[in-house]
Amino acid sequence: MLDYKLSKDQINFFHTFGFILFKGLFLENIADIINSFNEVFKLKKNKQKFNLEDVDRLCIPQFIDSHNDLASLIDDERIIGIGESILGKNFNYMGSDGNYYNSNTSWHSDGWASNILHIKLAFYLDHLKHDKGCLKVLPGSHYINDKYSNGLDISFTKKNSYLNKLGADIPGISIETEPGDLICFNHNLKHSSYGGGSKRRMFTINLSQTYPEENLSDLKNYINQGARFWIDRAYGDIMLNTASKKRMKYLTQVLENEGELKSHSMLARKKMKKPANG
Ligand SMILES: O=C(O)CCC(=O)C(=O)O
Repeated sequence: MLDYKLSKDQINFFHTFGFILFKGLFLENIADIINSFNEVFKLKKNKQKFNLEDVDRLCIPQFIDSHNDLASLIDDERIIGIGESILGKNFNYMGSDGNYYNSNTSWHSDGWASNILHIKLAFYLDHLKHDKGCLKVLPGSHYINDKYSNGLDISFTKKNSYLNKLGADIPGISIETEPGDLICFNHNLKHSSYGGGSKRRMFTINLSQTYPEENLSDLKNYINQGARFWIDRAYGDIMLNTASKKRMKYLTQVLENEGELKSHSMLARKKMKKPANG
């Protein structure tokens, strides 16, 4: 069996800068992955009857969960190797989304938690260049409580009035990608994308460390945020129905703590708050 454990240097790079790019890691599978991506979007499009050109961003939650081949990425040695190397054995699969972007994404963090490490694995399915839609990051900005990143947080929450700069002019690192590359980044890391053409395609797989007993209420809060998509379970049916014993290892802690999600979603539906997925 191939060994996809990360080297010490790769792990050090990730912890120092908050991201790491794996060039061509999925190159041999990318044609199939793109077909699967298109199939999920086609199904959604046929069901909801919309034009992709008419939306700034379309986000499908439980994305890999809704396709047999994409769900099996959780069993893939490359994903497991990255997860185990950075997060430890028994990491959690924390959900996925599939996205069509017709727009810029302004600078933000996906989380701002210090005690539990969350990572995002981002598959971009188009050729993306500097200032033409590729992901931009601010290396080192994932260290919360650090003077540098605390300063950034103030400036970013003040919508750049502190820096008096447009988001596109903030000097980040551009991570240019081709289909088949994989970007892994810490949820705390500040990231953005500017200048992309229409229909940038991307999907994510989110992973976290196992939550210790004393932090289970934080895990529940995280899971309950799924209510904004009106979902009753943390994982989609295909992800669960096709799960081997090996895959279940990465789903168990979330399944044990998803109990309140359904009532949160019911509440969101009652309030008739439109789901966040476009
Ligand atoms: O590619 C983009 O527009 C940014 C993606 C992003 O912000 C995210 O997945 O959290």
